[in-house]
Amino acid sequence: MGWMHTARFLTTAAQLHHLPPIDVPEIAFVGRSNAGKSTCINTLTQQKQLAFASKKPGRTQHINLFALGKQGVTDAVLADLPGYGYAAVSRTDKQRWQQVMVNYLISRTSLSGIVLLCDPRLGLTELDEALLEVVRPRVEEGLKFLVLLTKADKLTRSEQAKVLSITRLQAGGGEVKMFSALKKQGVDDVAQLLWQWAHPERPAPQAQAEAPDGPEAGPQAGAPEISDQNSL
Ligand SMILES: Nc1nc2c(ncn2[C@@H]2O[C@H](COP(=O)(O)OP(=O)(O)OP(=O)(O)O)[C@@H](O)[C@H]2O)c(=O)[nH]1
Ligand SMILES: [Mg+2]
Repeated sequence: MGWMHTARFLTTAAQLHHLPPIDVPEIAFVGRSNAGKSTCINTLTQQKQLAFASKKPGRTQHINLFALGKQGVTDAVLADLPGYGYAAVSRTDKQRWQQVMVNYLISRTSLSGIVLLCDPRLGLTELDEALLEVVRPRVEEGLKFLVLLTKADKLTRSEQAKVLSITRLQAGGGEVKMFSALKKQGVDDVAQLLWQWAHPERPAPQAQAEAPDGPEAGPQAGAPEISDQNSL
């Protein structure tokens, strides 16, 4: 979709208070390290190196924002987040990042949608479940949410069908899709969904779908501390 191809780098921040306030819908790509977040952004935007992707887990270490919109007018922002669960990171660094991410997910006012990327060969892990718990109140208030099972090219059709149904159950009926950057599977589908998220007042081009309600999620005070048991 042409809209996605307009993506351009906006800013990068290691800490939440360094992120600029945004007055358009912001869509965050979150998930375990190496799940394929940066690659997914590059595939959707058809730009090879917009987001830094790497074989080495832990490649993305900042929150990177990309602006979307035609004629230079920004009407949405994508956020590429560092992954969690990377074993080689020190405990202190892990906890620091987990706290930044939880605070981001809970308090970022412009956050309108979350794409949780997951390697279907691992499935939703404890860390992903902990993230689901953190965002549940905002999802109940209207925040858009999609679980994207990446690297579909690594699975057969029947394995894909199986993992889709298991993940749908785990995600409590939330939306789940398959994606492959390598085979370009699911690209148009996801691009169309994100367009709808960012333009809730307008029906999607080529789609008869009813326009969903606008993102109503507001900030919530007091980010909870993460305990060792449910840490991301
Ligand atoms: N086969 C296959 N490999 C993929 C796909 N998407 C990503 N990868 C590979 O998975 C590895 C990790 O991709 P990244 O996009 O850097 O993952 P990330 O989630 O951004 O990782 P962090 O920044 O560490 O959190 C890279 O080697 C990618 O080439 C896919 O659809 N198919
Ligand atoms: Mg990355």
